[in-house]
Amino acid sequence: MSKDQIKEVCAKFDIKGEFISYEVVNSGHINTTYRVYYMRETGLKDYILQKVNTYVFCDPIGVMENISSVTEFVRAKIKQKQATAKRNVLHYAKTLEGKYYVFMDDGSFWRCCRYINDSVCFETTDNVGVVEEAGIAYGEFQLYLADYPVSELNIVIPHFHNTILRFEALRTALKEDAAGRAAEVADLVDGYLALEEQATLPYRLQRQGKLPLRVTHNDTKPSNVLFDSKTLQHLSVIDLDTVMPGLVAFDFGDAIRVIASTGAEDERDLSRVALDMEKYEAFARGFVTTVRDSLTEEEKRTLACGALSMTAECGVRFLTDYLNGDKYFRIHYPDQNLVRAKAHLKLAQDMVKKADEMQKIVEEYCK
Ligand code: GN1
Ligand code: MG
Repeated sequence: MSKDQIKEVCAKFDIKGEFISYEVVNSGHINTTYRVYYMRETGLKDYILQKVNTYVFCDPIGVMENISSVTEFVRAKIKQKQATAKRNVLHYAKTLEGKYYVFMDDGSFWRCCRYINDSVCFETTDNVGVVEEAGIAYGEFQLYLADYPVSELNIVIPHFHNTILRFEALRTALKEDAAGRAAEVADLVDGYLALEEQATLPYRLQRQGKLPLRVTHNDTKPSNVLFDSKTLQHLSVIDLDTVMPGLVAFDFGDAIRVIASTGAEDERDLSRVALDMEKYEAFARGFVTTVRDSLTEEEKRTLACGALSMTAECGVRFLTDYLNGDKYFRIHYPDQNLVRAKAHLKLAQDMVKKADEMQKIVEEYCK
């Protein structure tokens, strides 16, 4: 996108000041993100402008309905306990027509939110204090939304964490072999299929009515939490696109998948990929101690398994996308989805080995 195009999109939003500049924010595998700068009398003010991927989010208006109503709900909750929620929940800008989004003539869909001052986010961190803070942030998000009417949320991606269907999609992709890559990944597929029963457990329990559906974030990676750049305390949870009815085990588990892995999401050297128990424990301490009083006994029992479930599921999704010819996740080099899938299998297998220890840690913090 050129500066003029970005400027044209920005002009649709009701933002005070003069557009100065923008930069590309290179994170996330789905949407395209820019940081844009405005000058006003009080000084420079920045916003996050995003082009929503409408291949993935086919109902982007539904996404924005969820986000605006969830952020309003959280804002009201926070304001009950402190004077301002400015740095603790996202604030989307309205367009001149009073909407939270704009469709441009080319059909692209855009939204814009205030950048939270003096905040940072981390793709990964070795600071266990930050890991624990991330746990608290996602735990609080869950608590703030505990009495949100879950059935009113739009299901923006049906079956998003339906682990059973994710495995089915892998089988289909293998059979169809759209990109001619099936032979190359046979062992990897077998590795995943060996985990299928354990990985689908939380989802199956929910289907049997044994686990409640809550308002969950569903994409709880560390980079979706903002921290204060001076104190490193958590400020706000971001990237609310996939807020939908879900299981608490999904939010716990998906966070562990990224925050407690010793390797990057696409680590090629598998000897570097394992579950870091110190980070696992730090996240569990933050998350579990924040939410435990609101959880059922069955939910508490499934948290640790949620980590295996989300790691296997995400790996299965990467592998499926590789088989389909990289249609879904943005890639930065040709076999990135394959590398991601291999790393996730290694991590999931390590979680199977450490399952008892993981379970004990959760139990300890549930007391
Ligand atoms: C995608 O775009 P991003 O990074 O926020 C994906 C998540 C995956 C994640 C893997 C809508 O999230 O489900 O866990 O990549 N989001 C969607 O890093 O599919
Ligand atoms: Mg996301």
